[in-house]
Amino acid sequence: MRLFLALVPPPALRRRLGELADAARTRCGGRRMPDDSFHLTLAFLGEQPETRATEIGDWLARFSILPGQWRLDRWGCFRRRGIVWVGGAEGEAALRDLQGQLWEGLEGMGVSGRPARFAPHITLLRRAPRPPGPGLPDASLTWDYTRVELIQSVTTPGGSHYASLARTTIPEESPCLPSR
Ligand code: 2AM
Repeated sequence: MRLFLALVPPPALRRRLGELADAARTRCGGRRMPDDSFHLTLAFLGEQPETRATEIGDWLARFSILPGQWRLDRWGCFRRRGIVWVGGAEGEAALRDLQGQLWEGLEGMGVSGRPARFAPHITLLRRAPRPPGPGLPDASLTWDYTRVELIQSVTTPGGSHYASLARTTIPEESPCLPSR
């Protein structure tokens, strides 16, 4: 199973991201992510056996995370992969801490693949031939997040579909992830 840990935006933010994705697609081309697929990847785990998914899901469900706020305010792209994204510096430090805590726990379970660099972003377009530039609307959004989800990615000819398998509990119901 192809797995990753991510934050999933609430519905109102997803709709707003969808509007930005529509504007970006007009300018940059490429394939727009569906509204219900927007997410921020915190840990990409790749192919894992089903038993591992259960183990990670059980582990995740025992914890809560420190709620945080991420201020989105800029457009960006990964040219080689044609990815057009939105991101922002305010709140990135907390996301880095969270990503580090998650990887500590994952590595404790024997999962490898922690990246050397973590660049928080929300992908809006894939395979876009043109980069974002002038004329795009302000990517000015606030994301209040409270939990991390374990997501399975299923690849089909029409693109990837995501299914949420498990999640951290909302704060105050369970212990916080151990801090580093
Ligand atoms: P992206 O948004 O930059 O494309 C599910 O596939 C998520 O995991 C996507 O959000 C994707 O990030 C990320 N992902 C996919 N393949 C990856 C890889 N080989 N290494 C790191 N992250 C990956």
